[in-house]
Amino acid sequence: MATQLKNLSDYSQKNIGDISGKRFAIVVAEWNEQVTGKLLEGAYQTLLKHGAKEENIVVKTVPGSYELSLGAQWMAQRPDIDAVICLGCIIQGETRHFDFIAQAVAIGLTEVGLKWNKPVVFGVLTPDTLQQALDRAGGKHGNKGDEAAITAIKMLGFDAV
Ligand code: DLZ
Repeated sequence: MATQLKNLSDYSQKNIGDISGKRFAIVVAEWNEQVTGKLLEGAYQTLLKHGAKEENIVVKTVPGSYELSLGAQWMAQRPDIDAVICLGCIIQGETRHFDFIAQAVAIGLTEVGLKWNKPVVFGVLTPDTLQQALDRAGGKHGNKGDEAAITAIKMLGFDAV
């Protein structure tokens, strides 16, 4: 679904449970920091709003989105971390770099989540322009960071029984 039809900060209450005892890692890419800083702010505040404790949220940075997979793995392997939220912004450029990075991080994060059997969230924007990114980082389409945090909370509330 195109983001134009959905505000990234809107969500249903389904599977939102008590996260007061849950521990989160947020791994955020430094590339396009003016965007990823806003994603981080959105994710962090959303966790707090739903009852997470500040001391239970660890924030780590990696140089670019390509490094999110390894950063996620280092956090996911920690037994004290319940969910990993990965934030990045890959903006389409003149070369094919965009495609390689976007595909690598999407596959990498999926593999980390499946390997460590815990939520690893793909909070990565892949816009054509900086303005499209800003629109989704606290702008007119909401905040992808909010959505990523809500996704982690909902996956922790998933009842597999
Ligand atoms: C090299 C690069 C480029 C061109 N663009 C982005 C981008 O838009 N967003 C992003 O998060 N990272 C970018 N990078 C950096 C790569 O993710 C990675 O850090 C480097 O290729 C080093 O492995």
